[in-house]
Amino acid sequence: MRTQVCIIGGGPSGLLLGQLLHSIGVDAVVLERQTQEYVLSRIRAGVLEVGFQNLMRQAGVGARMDREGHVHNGTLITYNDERVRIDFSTLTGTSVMVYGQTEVTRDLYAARAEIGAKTFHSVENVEIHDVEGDAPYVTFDQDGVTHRVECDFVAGCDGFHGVSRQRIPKDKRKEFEREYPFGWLGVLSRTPPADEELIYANSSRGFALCSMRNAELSRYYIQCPMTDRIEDWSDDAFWDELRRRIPSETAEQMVTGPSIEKSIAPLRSFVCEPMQWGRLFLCGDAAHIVPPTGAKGLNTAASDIHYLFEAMRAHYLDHDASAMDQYGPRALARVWKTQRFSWWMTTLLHHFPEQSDFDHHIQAAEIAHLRDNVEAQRVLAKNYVGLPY
Ligand code: RFL
Ligand code: PHB
Repeated sequence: MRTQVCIIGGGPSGLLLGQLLHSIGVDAVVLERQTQEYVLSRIRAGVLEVGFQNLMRQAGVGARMDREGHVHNGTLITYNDERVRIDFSTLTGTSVMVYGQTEVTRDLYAARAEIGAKTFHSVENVEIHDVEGDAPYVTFDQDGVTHRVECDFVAGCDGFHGVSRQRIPKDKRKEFEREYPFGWLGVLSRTPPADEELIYANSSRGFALCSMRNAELSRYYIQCPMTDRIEDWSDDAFWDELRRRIPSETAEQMVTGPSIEKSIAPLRSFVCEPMQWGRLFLCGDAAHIVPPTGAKGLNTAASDIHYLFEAMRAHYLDHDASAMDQYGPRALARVWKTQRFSWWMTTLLHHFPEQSDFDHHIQAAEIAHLRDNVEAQRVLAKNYVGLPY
C-alpha cells in the first residue's frame, strides 16, 4: 500500500496530524498497537492551551470541545491555607480549557471514521525502513498478515515506549533525563469539583492537585512515594490525605465518593535530540516527557504537530524543499521552554525526600514572591496558558 505520510501511533498526536493533513488533501495512514477501546479508556491530561484548541478547530474537530469544554480564567496555587490566585485573563488576556484527553481522542477517532481514513489497530512488529533515503516504508503485522506501507515521510507519534525513537541510531541520539523521587496517585470520581478552578497545593505533607473534567466529574492527585502500590490506598485513605493537603476551607466542603479510576504515574523529564532522522519525524511523548505539574504533556505534543504540519504544508503545497528540515529545531526550541516550566512548577510545589529546612524556606519564599509580585504571576500565567508557537 502507498500513502504520503505513515503515522505510527493513534494517540492524540498521531490522530491530530492525520486530521490536519486531510484538511490540505494529504493522505495518511495510522498504525496503532492497541484497540480503539483501549486507547479511549486511558485517563490522562485535562487542560488544553489555546494553541491546542485552535489546532482542533483547524482540523475541523473543535465543535464538541467548544460546546462542552470549560473555559478557565485562572488557577489557584496554595501553600497550606494561603491562596495565590493566578488570573490568566488579566495577566495574559487569554485562558485555558478543561476538556479531557479522552474526549479529544474520541472526537479525533470519530472524525477519522467520518472521512473514511485508514487506521490499522492492534498492529504488531512495526518496523521503519530506509528513512535515510528517498523511499521509506513501514512494515507491520496484523492478524498474522504482514503489511508494507510505502510513504514519503514517517511520523513517529508512538509515545514514550514506542519504536520510532529507537530507530535513530544510538550514537546519533542524545537523551536528557531527570527522574523525580515520587509519583502521582490519581483518582477520578463522579463528584462535583472541589472548586471552580484547579488548585495546585503545596503543603507540609506534600503536593496535591484538585482538577476536574466537568461539573460532575473530578480528578484529584496526591504526590506519593513510587514504592506505594494502588492496593495500599483505599478510597477513604486517599480522601483523608487529600483533605490534609488542601486549604481547610476547601477540604471541609469537598464532596467525595467512590473512585472510578485509580492509578500511580511516575514523574519524569525527558528530551530526545534530534527529533528528525532522515524522513522520520518524532512527535509528542515519543520525543519528550514532562512531569504533569503545569499540564504540558499533551499541549507540547500538540505544538510539535503544529510545527510538523506547517512543514508538511510548505513541502506539499508550496514545494519548499527545506521546510521539513526546519521541524526539529523549531519544535525543540519550544520543547525546552516547556521542560523548564514543568520542572520549575514541580520543584516549587513538591516535597523532595532530601529537602533541608533551608530548601523548605526557599520554597515558601518563592510562593510569597509569587503572591506579592504581579510580574512573577504573569510569567507563570504566560507559560501556563501556553507560549506562542
Ligand atoms: P500517546 O498518548 O502515548 O500515544 C501514543 C500511541 O502510540 C501507540 N503505540 C504504538 N503504535 C504502533 N506501534 C507501536 N510500536 C506503538 N507503540 C506505542 C500507543 O498505544 C498510543 O496509543 O502519545 P502522544 O499522542 O504523543 O500524546 C501525548 C500525551 O498522551 C501525553 O503527553 C499526556 O497524556 C501526558 N500525561 C499527562 N499530560 C498532562 O498534560 N496532564 C496529565 O494529567 C497527564 N497524565 C500523562 C498522564 C501520561 C501518562 N502516561 C504516558 C503513562 C498520565 C499517564 C498515565
Ligand atoms: C488533570 O486534570 O488530569 C490535570 C490537570 C492539570 C495538571 C495535570 C493533570 O497539571
